[in-house]
Amino acid sequence: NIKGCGISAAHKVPAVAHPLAEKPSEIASNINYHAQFSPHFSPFKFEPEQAYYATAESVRDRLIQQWNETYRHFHNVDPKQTYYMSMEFLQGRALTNAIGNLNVQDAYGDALKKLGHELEEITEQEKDAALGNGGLGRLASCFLDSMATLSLPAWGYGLRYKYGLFKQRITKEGQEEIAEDWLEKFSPWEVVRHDIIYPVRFFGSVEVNPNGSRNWVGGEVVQALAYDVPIPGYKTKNTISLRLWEAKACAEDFDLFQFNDSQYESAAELHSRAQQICAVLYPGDVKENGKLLRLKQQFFLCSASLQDIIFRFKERKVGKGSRQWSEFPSKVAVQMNDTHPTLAIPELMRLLMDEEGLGWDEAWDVTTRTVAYTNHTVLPEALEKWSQAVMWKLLPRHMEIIEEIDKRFIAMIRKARPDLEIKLPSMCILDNNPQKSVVRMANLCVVSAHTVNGVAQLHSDILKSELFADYVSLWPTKFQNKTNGITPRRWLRFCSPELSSIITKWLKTEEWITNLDLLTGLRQFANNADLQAEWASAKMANKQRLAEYIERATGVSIDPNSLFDIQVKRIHEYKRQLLNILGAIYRYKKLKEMSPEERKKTTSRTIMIGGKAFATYTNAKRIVKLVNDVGAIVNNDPEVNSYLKVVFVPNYNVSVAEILIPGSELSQHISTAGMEASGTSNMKFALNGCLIIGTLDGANVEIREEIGEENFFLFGATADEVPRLRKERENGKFKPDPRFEEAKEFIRSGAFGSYDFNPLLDSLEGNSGFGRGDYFLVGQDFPGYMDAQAKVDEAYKDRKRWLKMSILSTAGSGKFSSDRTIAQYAKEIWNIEECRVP
Ligand code: HBZ
Repeated sequence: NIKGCGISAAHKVPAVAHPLAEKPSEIASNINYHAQFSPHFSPFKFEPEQAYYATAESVRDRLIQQWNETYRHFHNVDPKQTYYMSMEFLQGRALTNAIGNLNVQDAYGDALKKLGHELEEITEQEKDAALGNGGLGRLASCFLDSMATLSLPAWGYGLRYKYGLFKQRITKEGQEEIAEDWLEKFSPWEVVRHDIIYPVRFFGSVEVNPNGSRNWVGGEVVQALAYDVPIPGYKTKNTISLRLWEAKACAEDFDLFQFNDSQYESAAELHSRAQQICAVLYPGDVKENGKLLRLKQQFFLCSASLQDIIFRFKERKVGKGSRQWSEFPSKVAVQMNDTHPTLAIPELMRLLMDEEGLGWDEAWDVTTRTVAYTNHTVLPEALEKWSQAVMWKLLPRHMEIIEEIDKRFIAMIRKARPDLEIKLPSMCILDNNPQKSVVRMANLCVVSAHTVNGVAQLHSDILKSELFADYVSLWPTKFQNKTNGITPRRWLRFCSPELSSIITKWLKTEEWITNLDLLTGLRQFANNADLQAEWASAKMANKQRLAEYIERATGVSIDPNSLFDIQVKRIHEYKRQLLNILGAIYRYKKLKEMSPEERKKTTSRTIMIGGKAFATYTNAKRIVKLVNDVGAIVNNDPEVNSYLKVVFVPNYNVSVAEILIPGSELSQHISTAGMEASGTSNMKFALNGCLIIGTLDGANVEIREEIGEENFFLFGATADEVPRLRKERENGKFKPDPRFEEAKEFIRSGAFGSYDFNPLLDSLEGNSGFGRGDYFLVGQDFPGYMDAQAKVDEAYKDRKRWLKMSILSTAGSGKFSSDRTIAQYAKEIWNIEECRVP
């Protein structure tokens, strides 16, 4: 009994540091070295937790070695480099990914066996790094993986939040949020860089010098300290950096005099204010203070990152004679992930003018040739607008610069395009309407960035025809599309090793892992009985693993022979989890009405819904509650529960997704058309041979094109029909389907308990509280949705047909590799090239 018995397990293996060991015995001794000499744990323990930390540290040594080589190589070659600036990176776990990308999984597996542990058990010890909310943050993380894999000179910049996305607990009341302390022990994946530290100022005022130049002075200054998370590429030595900033006060800011006078709180006030900056991801911003904090976070990221970028530009310039500032855009590309890092624009202008002495025109030329902007939403409530008053207070110099940008933009329009003058009130940056008085961040981005892109073809088209339509004739070439992608390493190779081996076997190559288009080679075998049998058995193994997980997480036992139907994403009315659960409720009611004989003819389903609701989003929380309450009734109803289960999957995150997606057979991407910019889980599911039921929204459109319309369960209104349908709804012209009425009535009858779901149901009626009854057109799309679900049931009964469709889904998913997306950004927006470490 070696496992769990403390040091004796590892004792047989010497503790020697071989950072780049290849042999399992040397790796084991290296892990043992970390277990005994790292200061974090008592050396007498070697339980799975310590084994995880020791293993991770030994992997980190390799990463640091490669990181150093990569840094040195970039320094010597001095290529143009991209900086992906994002308030969010949803990294998830790192161990499996790191040893997979380093191609040492077998050696580490064997080494851990020698130490009495199983690799799989060790990897499960890791907490998710959840420094993001959802799609946008996970996209940033997939992008880093692809940048490294493509050996591109590129880095990520973000914030090192102490508490990332909250942990979701489900109670009788519904969702409860708990702070997630991902750094509780420590993170073995980061390296603090005590020498990389920059001052970041807030508040203060603008001083005008005798020569007319301006300076931002006074206020308070906090220090930004760098933590590097090494990001390894797959089959390349290149290991890039995700540099996360932490806020620190200086020692001088600690008032020793006050402290000695027993005024402990006020003595440490500046320290605690600095700590607030990186305390939590997305602090609530209902109150004014919350808004100020969020703006501080954004500026903190932009200012620290740009100072660092400029430092590196100068560092690499050494010995290269008189490099000009005009060369900056040929060395630096800054990508703003949504409008959250928009302050990079005025901050770069300020640094260039006030710190480096450039004039306005030169600084503007450099800035606009450097920054590009990605839009991720057309929802008006998600478009950032900051109060001018708050901005003047926090960032007075930046407000001067933004005013000047706006003034010059307006003057340019009046001169060059008088025909656009009438559009100026919506095109300009500052909305000076006294009621609002805000800065429109998206407008600032469009005016300043050299390129603006959407994240799926339909979304990019909508940006051009609606949101940014007025700018298109002014700058016809500024707008691009970059359809999102996902990394095939994490989202197929590592999360479903069984399916991956089958793919490699049938394609006779592993190349698909870095050239996902090769998956089309599976098409010719889609009908092959041998492939289908192997495919089915891998799916079944993944379904069993998923069923075990669900039982552990919820206590509900689900049948791996039933159809596994999954919808996981943030809970939002436009994503229409409500449509899904209403469909489930209708199905339940019909099953209840059937005879036992009739029931036997139906397709058994397990419907799983998971996702977090923003803490203050009441209707989203009601949806979570409804799904849970429906599950409690259905799953305990002995008459029907072998034909239907409804499970709310708690605390959906990256590592839960890695279990759910490989085990899925049907997934739902059913947003109101025109509202989901892209979606990325749709790509992960399709890649894993899961069929999609969905609307013509976001990237669904392109997925359907790639995998074939006969392999996609389509329903619902199209984006161009939506405005008319909403109007008709308002004018009382809508005739609801009786099935829709029946499902709602069933909830109202109290079939799922006494909780008051009326506000939710009322939002689906002609006139809800906002006067925009059923804005998301749930009632409109309900009949089409139910008909599509009936087709799913039929298709599932034909095993051969279903397996063929499943294989064709995977075969058609090649386009959705983030390697393709990043290669397009590199070529068409950043103008950067491969810089591979020899
Ligand atoms: O970005 C998502 C889109 O909804 C999704 O369609 C797309 O696939 C994905 C990647 O492009 N957007 C988000 O995830 N947005 C946020 O999480 C968000 C965070 C903070 C905000 C606003 C939005 O202030």
